Amino acid sequence: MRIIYSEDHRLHFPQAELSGGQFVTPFERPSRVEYILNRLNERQLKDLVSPDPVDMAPVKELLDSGYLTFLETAWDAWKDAGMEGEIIAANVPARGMHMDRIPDNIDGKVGYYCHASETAMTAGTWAAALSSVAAAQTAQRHVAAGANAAFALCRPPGHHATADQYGGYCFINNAAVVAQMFRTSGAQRVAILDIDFHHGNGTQSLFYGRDDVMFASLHGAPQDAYPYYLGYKDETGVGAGEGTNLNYPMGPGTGYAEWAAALDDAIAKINSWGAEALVVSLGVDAYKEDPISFFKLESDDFTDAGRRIGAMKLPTVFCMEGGYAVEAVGINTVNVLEGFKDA
Ligand code: 7XA
Ligand code: ZN
Repeated sequence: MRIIYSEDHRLHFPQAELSGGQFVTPFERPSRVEYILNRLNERQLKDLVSPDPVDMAPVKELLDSGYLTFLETAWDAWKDAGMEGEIIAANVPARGMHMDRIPDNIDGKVGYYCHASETAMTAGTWAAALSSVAAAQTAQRHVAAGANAAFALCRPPGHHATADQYGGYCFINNAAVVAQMFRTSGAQRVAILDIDFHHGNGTQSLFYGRDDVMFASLHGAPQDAYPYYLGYKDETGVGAGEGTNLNYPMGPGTGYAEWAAALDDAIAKINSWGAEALVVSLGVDAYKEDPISFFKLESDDFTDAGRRIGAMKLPTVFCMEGGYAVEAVGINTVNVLEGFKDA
């Protein structure tokens, strides 16, 4: 399977993440990718390709233009305003405040375009986010041209990013851009299957009213897990999109039997809906030792999950999302790909 990878992910490495009231080294860090590359190498699967230059057209189709301009210019504006540190949102429009008036002040703007303050931006964040979506786009082109699958080793990840907000380590929604490109390249119905531990709130919000892209997500229940304010089972889509949003929230301690039953249900619904292409938001933070999650999957379970996804026999693009038990991230990610290949 072709792996699309750019060194430019390294341009995004904030010094700090706000976690538990402390500044810690971000869980989402460059070494995660090294573990994946090493494991691909060990398994003789390191068929790396550099991304083509980013194509902003599909990105602009989905995302708010003011948000994209903000991402591109935020660092310079922050520095010009005399800020000494990395960009961290300290104020957000809360209940009862204006959601529709964008401040001129960069500190206010940051809060307007951010939904979670753990995620810092640095000088290289925009370039890294572009390289990440470029990898996803190249994977899509490869599959649209006839390959059965490709793996975009995206970093930063994407599934929490909405049309106009970053957070949860995500800036541009790579999986959503791939789905949009599959539509443009001829697929009538595209499914996004999100197996990351966290609910893909950004992806859900981007397609919630659409009947041409189905979104299915297996995740920690919002009562107990980030992103907390979206991801309930009764969020099923709206208008034309009613019935094309499938959420499988699960509680602390969920093991593979329950998780795999949810996966099978999502797969059956995607199949019977008639998806012609599949995008997998591939996070491996459902692993039992992940430091910020609470499911109990074993490494072998990821191989089995990959097999079940492979049995769908759909043209498939994998986009890397989360997974923070760094030594195991490589094994678990590659296990999904190997299971898929062997299906
Ligand atoms: O899939 N998303 C992630 O892995 C990021 C989760 C961020 C959690 C931060 C909680 N403050
Ligand atoms: Zn996650």
